[in-house]
Amino acid sequence: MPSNLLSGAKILLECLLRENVECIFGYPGGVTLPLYDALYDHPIRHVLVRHEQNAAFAAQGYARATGRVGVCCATSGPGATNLVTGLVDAMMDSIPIVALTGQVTTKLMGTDAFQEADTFGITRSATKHNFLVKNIADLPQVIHEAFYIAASGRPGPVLVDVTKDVFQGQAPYTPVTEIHLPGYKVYSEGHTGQIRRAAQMIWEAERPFVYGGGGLIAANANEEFREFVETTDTPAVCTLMGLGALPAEHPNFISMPGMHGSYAANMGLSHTDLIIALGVRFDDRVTGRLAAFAPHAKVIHVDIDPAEISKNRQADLPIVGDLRRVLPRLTAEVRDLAPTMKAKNAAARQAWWKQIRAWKEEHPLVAEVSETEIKPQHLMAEIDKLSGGRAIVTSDVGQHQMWSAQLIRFNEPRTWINSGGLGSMGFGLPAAIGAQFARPDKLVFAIVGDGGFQMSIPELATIANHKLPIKIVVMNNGYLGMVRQWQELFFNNRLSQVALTSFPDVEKLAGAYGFTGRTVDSVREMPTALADAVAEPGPYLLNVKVSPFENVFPMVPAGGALNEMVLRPPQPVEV
Ligand SMILES: Cc1ncc(C[n+]2csc(CCOP(=O)(O)OP(=O)(O)O)c2C)c(N)n1
Repeated sequence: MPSNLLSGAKILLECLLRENVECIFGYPGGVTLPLYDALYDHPIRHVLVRHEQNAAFAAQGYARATGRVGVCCATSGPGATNLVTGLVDAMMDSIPIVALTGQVTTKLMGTDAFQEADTFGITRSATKHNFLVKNIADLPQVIHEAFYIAASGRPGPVLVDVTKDVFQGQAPYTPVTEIHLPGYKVYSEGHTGQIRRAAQMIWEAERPFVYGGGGLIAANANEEFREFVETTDTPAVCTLMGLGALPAEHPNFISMPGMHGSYAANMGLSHTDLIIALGVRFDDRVTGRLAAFAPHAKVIHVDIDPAEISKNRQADLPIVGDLRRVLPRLTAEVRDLAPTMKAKNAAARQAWWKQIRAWKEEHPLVAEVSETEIKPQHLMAEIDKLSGGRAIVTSDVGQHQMWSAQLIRFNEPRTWINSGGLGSMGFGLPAAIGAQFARPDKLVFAIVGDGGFQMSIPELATIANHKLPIKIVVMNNGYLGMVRQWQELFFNNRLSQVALTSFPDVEKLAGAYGFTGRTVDSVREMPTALADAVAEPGPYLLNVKVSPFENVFPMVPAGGALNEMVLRPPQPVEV
């Protein structure tokens, strides 16, 4: 056999090397055997997770922590179908991952062969794009296109399904030097005239308000964002996906808006006359009842994805482009107009800031502390102290996620990692694995509920295996807390199937994997228990027993308008 021939498996790995892939999160199987054989003595690191869903979540954790494309891998059939939740999750949050799946041999396709599933069909709507490779000659081009599509424009998951005969086949390998995708256009520059008009609108507004989202993080535009906010001196909220785009300690940062957003953030959106929407999608969890959202506002909407413009809320001034490129130009236009425009609404703007500060002071987001029980908010405040705005915090889905977002400061982008759009329980722990592999220098907390944690327990093995120093903090309220909260508030407190009456002894559980676990239920001991967990060089599983019936407030009831938010639990009536 001529020596310039490589197997499909080797060609694939060669392409990954050229994409600077350091690490693949995956799980092997029959069809991917040739790929795993090629990985056996290959420089690319493979991390064996314990369930394919977690491979996709870990790849996301890696991508979210770095901005680079995360890679996961699964075999055909059940391996591939196990990836689906992670793909949809990445799709909803615009996270760049490439999923590699094995497919049965081409001539067996369509015969209900062992472990055959129509991965291409199943993942069509779960991915930004997907490919099925049945010809080895197509493999290099497809792999590089997959990476390009995943990372460019609005990022997202791309799946490449590769048949076994392609892995096993032999072909000459020529590196791909060019990507040519005529049907795929990325609009990055933004329209100059529109940018100029936006600057004019910004000066004409009396009560401008910045609504920044995950797009800012995806675009790595945090510096450009900060400069824009400072130049315009506009109050800014960051969504659940956008936290960290502006440092939490920045004087212009108001907090998170939406269903569990702060009073000031929601009141600001309800009273502004100009929303400057940057990399957001007017998600229902932010807008509340759409018809009542920001009723007095004109909207400037900047997004790289034209499909987002006027999808939920009509944009008065759309700009389609990459925030990292558009924002500096917008800032420059705003500066240019300053000499003629600055005085115009100066008094109104001062009054606007005064009002916002008053809203902030009236109902700040503060952690309640009790002398007798650990309030979940208190737990988050202690984690915040240890983090100092710098740690990577991944969360699962539920009450703990909302309290984390409200009460932990994020001063850097890519430090707050959570499943925003899909809200997938079981996300937090594997995402922390990916994040810790990506950022070994960082302190990583995985804050999870006692429900979500039990969806991820198998990954304790992965953590133990690699001695990842992740601090797993279980906010244990004994319930599927967020569902219990809704049952209490909207279903007459008929608590149906939400009690988690059995939970493992974490000392034994972590001990079984060879690391430390501890349960803490005393308020006095909780801060030191957390500090001890951080001080321990390896992994740590801390089970914190918090008050079971605490609810997340503020809360905009489903279908409510933002200014109809409920600020605190109903107080008992005195008689
Ligand atoms: C995979 C999945 N199944 C179900 C849900 C619905 N759900 C949302 S929050 C929640 C409760 C989560 O409970 P827990 O993990 O204990 O966290 P807590 O709300 O108590 O902080 C559930 C069941 C979900 N988001 N994801």
